[in-house]
Amino acid sequence: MAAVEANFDGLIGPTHNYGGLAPGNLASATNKGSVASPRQGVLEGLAKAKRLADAGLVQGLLPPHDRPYIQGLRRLGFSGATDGAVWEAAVKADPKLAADHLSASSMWAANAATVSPSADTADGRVHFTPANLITALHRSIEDFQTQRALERIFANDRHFVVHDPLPHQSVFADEGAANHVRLAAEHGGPGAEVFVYGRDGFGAWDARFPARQTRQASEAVARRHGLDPARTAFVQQSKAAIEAGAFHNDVVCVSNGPVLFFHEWAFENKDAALSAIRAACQSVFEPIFVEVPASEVPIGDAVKSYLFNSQLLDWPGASRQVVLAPEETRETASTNAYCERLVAGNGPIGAVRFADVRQSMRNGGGPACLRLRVVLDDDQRAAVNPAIWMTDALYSTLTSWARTHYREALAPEDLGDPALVEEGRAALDELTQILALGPDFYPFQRI
Ligand code: SUG
Repeated sequence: MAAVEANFDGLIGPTHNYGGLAPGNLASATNKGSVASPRQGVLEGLAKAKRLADAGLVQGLLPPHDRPYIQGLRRLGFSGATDGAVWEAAVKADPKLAADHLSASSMWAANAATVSPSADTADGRVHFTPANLITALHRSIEDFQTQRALERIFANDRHFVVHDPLPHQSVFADEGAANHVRLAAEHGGPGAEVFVYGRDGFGAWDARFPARQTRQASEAVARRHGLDPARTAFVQQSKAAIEAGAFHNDVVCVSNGPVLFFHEWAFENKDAALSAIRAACQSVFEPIFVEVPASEVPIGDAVKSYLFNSQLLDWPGASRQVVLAPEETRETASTNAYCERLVAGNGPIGAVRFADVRQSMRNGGGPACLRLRVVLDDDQRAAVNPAIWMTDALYSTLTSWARTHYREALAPEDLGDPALVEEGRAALDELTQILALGPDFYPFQRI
């Protein structure tokens, strides 16, 4: 049965800003307090998604979350006659806590969930586990809404299973597909699922930056998805990479088909990791490892350029795989030179193209962070809510929707503006209709 990899990009929300909220994410820390452009951000994301759809790839969208998240603030004891007044009160009393309830971080769809295609699961359905994202407060309030979005988009229990997130406890810290890669000879064929965890949930962790994924979380996801243990590998992300700012595995590693493209420092014990990955391929197919040596791309440049946070794609018409990298990869001397050598060689990757997603990049989110990959066969694809597929018509609707509702600039001094509440809700109310998500999709629509 023909199966394709569909990419679902997280639509950038109207409150996109630089809060400096993300632990271990150097871009987020560096750009804290700078002026963001939500409108430019959403248009960059839409342009990337449209470009892939135009190329003939299967491209969908995931809706942004409701921010500022007023119900969350009310739960913490903030009050006011209107929701705008609640927001003002929270910003005045505790700006950091308020900022955590404003972030547009749901744009990074690679953290929305871990997804196992039906070729890998015991019951032959596509399984999703929304990531609990408990390591950072601003992200820990995403999972219930992500679950709701997945339930509205993959609303067919013959084909899809959307699980609850894992328990909100440090032993089960889970960041979703950003710490998971799948290798397969072809998308619809049997695959090896590789979970990359940062720490043992029961062990000590004494590094400068947190390890956001535990082994226990990865194992629980594999169990509930019904994966075959023989075709599943659990490997540890290198502490040195985390210390260098690779807060997710997808900052140093990406896969497509049988190809694993990774930095020399990606894994804690590289030889053991590669053997475990090879074993999980079960001799059904040979994995193809493309390892980038630190002598050619220092880890600092990998993190700065986001070379590995690229989408590695079977681009229609191209004879070899294509890397869709952020512009920053071209602007970083070592990664640009590496890319030129890569495509001049005769390996599995034949071209590198660049995308401008600078608004997201300044918060540490590259092209790969912005998308969730879901392998779908024809029947599964037909069962997806059709309103979320990127088409010429949807692109035109959403670009004018964004121009109507999104601010050109959002500066630190604007963040306390009570008007942000109603502006965001007007945008999202309209979006629920455009994407056919139902009139009770967002918490504010259910009051
Ligand atoms: O969790 N940044 C996100 C970036 C996530 C990137 N995703 C992947 N690598 N898959 C994070 O660190 C910054 C928000 C702020 O600081 O305002 C933030 O949450």
